Amino acid sequence: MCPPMTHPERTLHQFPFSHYCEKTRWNLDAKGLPFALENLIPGSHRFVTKRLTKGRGSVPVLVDRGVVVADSSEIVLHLERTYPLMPTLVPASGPERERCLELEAYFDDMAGKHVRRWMYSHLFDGGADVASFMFNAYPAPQRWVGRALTPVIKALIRRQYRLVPDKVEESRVKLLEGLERLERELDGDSSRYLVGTALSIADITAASLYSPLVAPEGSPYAPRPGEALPPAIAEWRAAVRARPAGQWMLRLYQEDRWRVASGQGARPEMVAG
Ligand SMILES: N[C@@H](CCC(=O)N[C@@H](CS)C(=O)NCC(=O)O)C(=O)O
Repeated sequence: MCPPMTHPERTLHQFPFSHYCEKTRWNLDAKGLPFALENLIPGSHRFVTKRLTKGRGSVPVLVDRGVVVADSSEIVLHLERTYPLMPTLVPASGPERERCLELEAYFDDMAGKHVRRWMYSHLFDGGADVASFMFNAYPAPQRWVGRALTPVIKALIRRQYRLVPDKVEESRVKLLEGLERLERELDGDSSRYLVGTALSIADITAASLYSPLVAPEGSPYAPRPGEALPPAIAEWRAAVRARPAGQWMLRLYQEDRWRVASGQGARPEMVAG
């Protein structure tokens, strides 16, 4: 096992399988900012996040040169303010800034909440290997602890995110509305960006928060050999991938997820601690 490692300037406290954490990892990567990862176990993560943030429970939490920032949208603003000369992901002013922040807020809330509820519900009820889905990316022995705790974690998730039939159906409808909005915003053209002619946080937010459903290569949810997916997920994934919004997400992951931020040298370091 690799010893836990730290980065002198920046640590992201996270769950590897969380799509909000994927959004922040992509945010940091696109800015060209290296960072270490501190992987937390759901449930006990709150001891760490509440201590760091003086009360907030959720991940991601970024500690950047001693500054603690909770919430992926706050992290976006913090990084733009602190590193304005790195690639810009939010236009500095004017209507493009407003549009970018509005789209970021919409997809953050809508896709963030509803992808999570729809996916967990179908993973849990469809007999998926939830322990692998959640804990494969953790180093041992955290992986073993996470696997042993999976039944308890599933029960907590069911309650916290209200995985009940009418809410799950509501999430499906909201997600369809989100795909339709995305296609309208892109004029049905999967080669475009949402704001102007370059990648922005609006693109990163929409693509990362839908990524558990779409499972692009280069995302943590890319299909793994031998993975057995519940039929409801397999069917909807195929349908979403076939439409312009899905094509756009696949393209963005292929072309932009791991693009090295200009002038920043090698791919940002990601160290699991
Ligand atoms: N709006 C928050 C949402 C973050 C969030 O919901 N994180 C989930 C993981 S996907 C979490 O930490 N859940 C456990 C908890 O709330 O204690 C953000 O953008 O950072």
